[in-house]
Amino acid sequence: MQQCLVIGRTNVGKTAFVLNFAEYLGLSRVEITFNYPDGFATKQVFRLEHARQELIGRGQHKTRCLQALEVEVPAGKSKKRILLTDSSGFSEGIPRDQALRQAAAQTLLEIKKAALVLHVLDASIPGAVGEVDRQIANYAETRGGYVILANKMDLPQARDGLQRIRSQFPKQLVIPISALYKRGFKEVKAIVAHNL
Ligand SMILES: Nc1nc2c(ncn2[C@@H]2O[C@H](COP(=O)(O)OP(=O)(O)O)[C@@H](O)[C@H]2O)c(=O)[nH]1
Ligand SMILES: [Mg+2]
Repeated sequence: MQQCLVIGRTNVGKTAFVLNFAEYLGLSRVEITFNYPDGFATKQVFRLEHARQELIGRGQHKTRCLQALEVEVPAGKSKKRILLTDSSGFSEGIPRDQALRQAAAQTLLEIKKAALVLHVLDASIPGAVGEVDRQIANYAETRGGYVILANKMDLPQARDGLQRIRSQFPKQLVIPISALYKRGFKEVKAIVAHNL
């Protein structure tokens, strides 16, 4: 199954995006497979409301693994089943905690394998584009199927942030979204359907 991998720094809204995008695609329950760097995997079924409560806003210390769920994306008259994968957030520098280092290495390897990479940035903060984001963009864009999602566009400060992001990544496709309010999801759906 082809994979759409969601990456970005901690707290930019990766998990909010994945869960709300799954809901937007029609799911009310999600079966999430937690794939740990050491090869251990476990599955858990959540109602979407419960998944949001449990998994959003838990930062890098909670998400130390890849969290994959299957979704169906309409493509023309048919539907494509794809794996939508949430990752643990990148932080600036090399994490001191070994589990976080392993999770970051696991995410980097997965970037190579994924059919499409969605790189989420928080457009509402002054440092929307960090050094680690530039490095990830350089690494990820060499492989095609790479799109930037400028998130939190519901916040007023995000308009300026979107401009800064676009000026820093003039060659990349940047889609403004609000993961919280499911805005920009139609565009994201079109990109996913097109790339997978
Ligand atoms: N205002 C606003 N807040 C958001 C949005 N998306 C996520 N958040 C908030 O940002 C915080 C981090 O979200 P989360 O999905 O856990 O980020 P992750 O660490 O990248 O997975 C939470 O408090 C979310 O409620 C958005 O589109 N708008
Ligand atoms: Mg998360």
